[in-house]
Amino acid sequence: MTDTPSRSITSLADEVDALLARLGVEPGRHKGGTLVARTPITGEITGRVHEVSAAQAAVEIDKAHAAFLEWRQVPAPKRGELVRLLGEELRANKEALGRLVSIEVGKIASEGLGEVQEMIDICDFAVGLARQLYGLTIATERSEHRMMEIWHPLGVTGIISAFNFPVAVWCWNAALALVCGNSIVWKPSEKTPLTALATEALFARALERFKQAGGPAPDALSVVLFGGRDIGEILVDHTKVPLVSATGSTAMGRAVGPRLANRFARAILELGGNNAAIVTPTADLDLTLRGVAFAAMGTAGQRCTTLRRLFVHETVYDTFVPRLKRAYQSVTIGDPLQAGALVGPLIDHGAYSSMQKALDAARAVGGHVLGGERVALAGADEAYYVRPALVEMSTQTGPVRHETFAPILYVMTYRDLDAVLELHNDVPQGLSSSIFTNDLREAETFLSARGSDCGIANVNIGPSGAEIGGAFGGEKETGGGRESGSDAWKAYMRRATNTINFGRTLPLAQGVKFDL
Ligand code: UN1
Repeated sequence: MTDTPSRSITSLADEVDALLARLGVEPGRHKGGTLVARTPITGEITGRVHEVSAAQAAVEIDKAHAAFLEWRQVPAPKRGELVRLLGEELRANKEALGRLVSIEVGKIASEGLGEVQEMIDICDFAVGLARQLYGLTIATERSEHRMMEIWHPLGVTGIISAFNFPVAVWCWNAALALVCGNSIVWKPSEKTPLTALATEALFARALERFKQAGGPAPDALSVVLFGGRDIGEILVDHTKVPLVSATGSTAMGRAVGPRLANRFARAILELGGNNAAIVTPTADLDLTLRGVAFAAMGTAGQRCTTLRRLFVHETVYDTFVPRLKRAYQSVTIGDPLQAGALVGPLIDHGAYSSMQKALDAARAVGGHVLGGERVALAGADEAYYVRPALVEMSTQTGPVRHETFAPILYVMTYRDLDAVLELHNDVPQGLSSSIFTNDLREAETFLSARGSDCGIANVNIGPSGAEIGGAFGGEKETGGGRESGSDAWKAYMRRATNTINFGRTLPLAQGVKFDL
């Protein structure tokens, strides 16, 4: 086996201190607090961040609201300048922040850097957007009238993010919200407070430069609330927060969604996925193998868009699946900071035990499990490295219908495209999906109204690794929200329809007469 580099892992705590200093975080911010940060690479403690009290959190949100009242008056292209400066800070600090992401989440180096690149990309997108934010002019039925719509800033935007993309998801929301004229309040995952501190410091630097150049920037334009679920609840329930964008489990969304609905606040929910791919008879199997391997094993199976279900046509099953099994057996698992490692650790023991539970449940319903065992690394007894699991199933049952946030790929065979489309869509989640085919009819059917029911549907690309230019999100239990590109910005603004009468008469709509 090529998986376990023999070198034992050395402590990362000192490196974390140095990275945080380089990124501009005061040592007092990550020492002596009650929120314990760890690296999943070794399991060791890397910081102790100070949590905010419930009362203080509410005060901070009030301050963010005051900031909104000023920020909404700043012209959008000027707001874009702040986001442009944030993008510059991210470019200048890509290596340090990417490394910190790798250490805090356990991502391989290129994925840590890729996460920061995603932040830079959305900043660029938002800067351009700041000179757009288009409304429509609409034909009116009345003469000497004009009807149009205009987009206004909405208010404080709450951002709740998950550990697996600890900073990119903040940036998707923050960059859009800021150019849209909103202030932002972020409740980062309790598992990744250090990358949040670093991002806060980079934003503060961008804001300082913006102010020095004469930009009007209110205090508390961006607030970070470190704490647990109770702090998230304060954000969700605060009447001055008209929009909360929350990324995480379906269970979290079920708790957050109704609370927001109850006070008529908006929700952008990006919840669980149970993403599938279909490997058809005409698929290019070399390309498919790479696409499937990255989507299923990359990020140790801890992306919302991770490939979790694979339907392989019966005519290619015996050629393709043995090759895939070999990839599972030979993939390099280990310290993600070392060149050559492709699969780093799971985030924590909880993730490991959910994975083992799902594998036991699969065995109980007749699944054949390859891999899934813990991989020991010298010097990392408190870390949870696993061999990704490939589970052959005869039906889509038991754990196959649930999202387990770990590298488990359930593999099933199929004969008929219509039948497999039905199976594909017959799960509660609807985030991302793919078909591998060179048959135009199959590809187009998959993308059509009777094809994939997901928010993201790809051809000859795995379901993970979306670019920021498209709207990101999914249907059903995935929550329905859209973040990032396309016109996702509209969710961060309020639309006003304006009708203007520039004549001297008062014709009423629908021909109504009301002559006094
Ligand atoms: C997530 O896992 O929450 O498409 C987001 C992708 C990434 C984003 C994933 N760009 O895999």
